[in-house]
Amino acid sequence: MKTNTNYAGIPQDLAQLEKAKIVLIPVPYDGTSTWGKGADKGPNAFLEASENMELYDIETDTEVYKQGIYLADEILENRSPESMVDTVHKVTKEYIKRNKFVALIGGEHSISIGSIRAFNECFENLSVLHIDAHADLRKTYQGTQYNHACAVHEASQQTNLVQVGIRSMDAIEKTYMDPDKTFFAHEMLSNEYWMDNVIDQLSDNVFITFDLDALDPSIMPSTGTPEPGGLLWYETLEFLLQVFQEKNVVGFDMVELCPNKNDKSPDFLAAKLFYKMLTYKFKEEEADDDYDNTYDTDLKSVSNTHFKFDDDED
Ligand SMILES: [Mn+2]
Repeated sequence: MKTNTNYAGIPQDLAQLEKAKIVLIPVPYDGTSTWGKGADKGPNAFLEASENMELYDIETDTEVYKQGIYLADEILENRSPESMVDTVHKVTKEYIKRNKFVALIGGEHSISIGSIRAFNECFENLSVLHIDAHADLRKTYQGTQYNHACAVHEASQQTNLVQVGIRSMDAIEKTYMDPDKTFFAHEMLSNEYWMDNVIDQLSDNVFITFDLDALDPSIMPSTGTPEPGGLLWYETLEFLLQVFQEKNVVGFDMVELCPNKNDKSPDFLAAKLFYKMLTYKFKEEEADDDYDNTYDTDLKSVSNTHFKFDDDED
């Protein structure tokens, strides 16, 4: 497992927690996957590909790594799905409270239960933009509510959940689905306004949970449960750019990279996509500007009905 390596080989002074505006948390968890195993190897493959990536972004003429990116210790808690989720929640919240832009790399999608919970407690009226082939809305699966098939059930109850790219689900999941906020892949194909339609459904504060199997298997075969008919590279970037430009994206996670040792190009896709998302977030920001992650320090005290989760760390 990786220790003490800077993200993408960036200079030491840009990789210090104190100075960094961005914190990257690896969560190599693969405890509940049902078909293809190997998402636990995702973060290392991602970090390895990131080290071999050029850090100047042509499209925006920026170098987002100069904002400072701190690579946090990996979260290795795996005694149970619930304890993993609790740890992700706690660690994510700690870095949000330190005024960092927090991004996580999984690991399977169940890690997002913890990250979404943390962001939802720290930002008012949070929307969760869920980009995925699968609805992931089951209340429980194989005996636990912390299965990857349940990744956004809690978000469907506690946040403004908007789902994009969906093309595989169980009929029971319709119970939890909001048709106005669900963008099925086959409908996106014939709706030239789908990007605008998605954005219309989002509140200002947005957390993005990006399951890599949302992408078409022709460009992203390295996932545990690939589905035909997914998003392609440039339309994905166009959509993400628009979201970052029009909304206050407060953090994101990227999950389900399940590396194949004979084909590393999907690892590079994940590395580049992640870096693009950071680039879009910070493209207007000067490296030496002060950063405010807009974390709402008063939120807990002014609202006592909005939150249903325990604040277990204070
Ligand atoms: Mn999925």
